[in-house]
Amino acid sequence: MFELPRKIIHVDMDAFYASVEQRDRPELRGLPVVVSGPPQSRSVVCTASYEARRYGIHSAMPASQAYRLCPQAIFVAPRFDVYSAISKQIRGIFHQYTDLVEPLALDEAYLDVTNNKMNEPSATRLAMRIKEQIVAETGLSCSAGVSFNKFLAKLASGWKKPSGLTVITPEQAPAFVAQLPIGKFYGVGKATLKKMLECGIKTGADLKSFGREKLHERFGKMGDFFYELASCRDEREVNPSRERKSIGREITLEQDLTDLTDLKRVLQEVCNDVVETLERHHVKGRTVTLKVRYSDFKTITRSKSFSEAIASSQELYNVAVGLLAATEAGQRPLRLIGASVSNFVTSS
Ligand code: TTP
Ligand code: MG
Repeated sequence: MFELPRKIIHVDMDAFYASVEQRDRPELRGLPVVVSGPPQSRSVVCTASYEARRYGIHSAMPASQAYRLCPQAIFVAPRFDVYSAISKQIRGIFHQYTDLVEPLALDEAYLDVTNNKMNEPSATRLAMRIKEQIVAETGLSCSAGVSFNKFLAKLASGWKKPSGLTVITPEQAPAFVAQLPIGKFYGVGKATLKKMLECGIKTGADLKSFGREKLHERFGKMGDFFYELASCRDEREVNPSRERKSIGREITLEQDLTDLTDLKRVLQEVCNDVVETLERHHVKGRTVTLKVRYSDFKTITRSKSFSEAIASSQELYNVAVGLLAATEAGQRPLRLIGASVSNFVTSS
């Protein structure tokens, strides 16, 4: 049977935390605002207002570096409870249009509006209404992308910011995807990007002409997926139940390890990965869980919770090493080690 194209909207708030601070403190409007811990601390930037971005300040940059780039910037501590409340408010708005809402982060969601509660056939018109309603009810602006799959809808929302509305039609999609830098493709992180460039793949056009088979050879199952994306196909559904409860990573060691120095080195790598994923999903958590599996397969976990979210990979590592001391690591050989963060401060 012939299937009609879907209508997907991706909504992403503009400079979210910083805009909330400027909304609630009018004296900050028009000024470079950095949401982070104090610049003399080891904290990293959550986000920066558009005024601050002009100085080159961006998310995940050390606050000290942001200060060097723009000493007159105003540094504001994050207020996660406020962001979380606004997040609920915008989700409430989305649900007035469709129940197929998949939040990706506090400030970002996919909506499948193929069938919607307004019986509005134009996804573009719906996106305009949603944007207007968000401004009216929260005093904050967002950008929206409209297309026929998730990959393109998300790219579209980022195309023009702030307060943009970009539509990628099935006719426009091939040219759009062909010129797209490879780093913009869903699933292409730092490691994959390096591999892609080694294969001579710099754009969507290169990706497609590399061919499905060769992509499969180099990248396994992800290779098939990349080929689909390069062909403007993305069958991933908008999944409303998706709400991650924890983010973690574990490594099965190539050989059983007893030496604590070696184990700590692996643990550092694990913690770096976990924090990178947390940042990519714009979440932070208050509970750290360490998992170890001894060479006889006996597996244990040790957890610790804090009143504030883990802010950096170094902090996560320090906690994880503390938890490691509560295991028999160092005496008994380990075959697996992992760490995860849960109890998200951002999830609703
Ligand atoms: P983003 O949507 O990535 O950024 P943004 O909303 O600040 O700006 P843009 O207009 O470009 O969309 O992230 C949403 C919020 O998540 C952001 O305001 C702060 C938080 N965040 C972090 O705490 N750390 C990070 O590394 C990133 C990327 C975001
Ligand atoms: Mg945003």
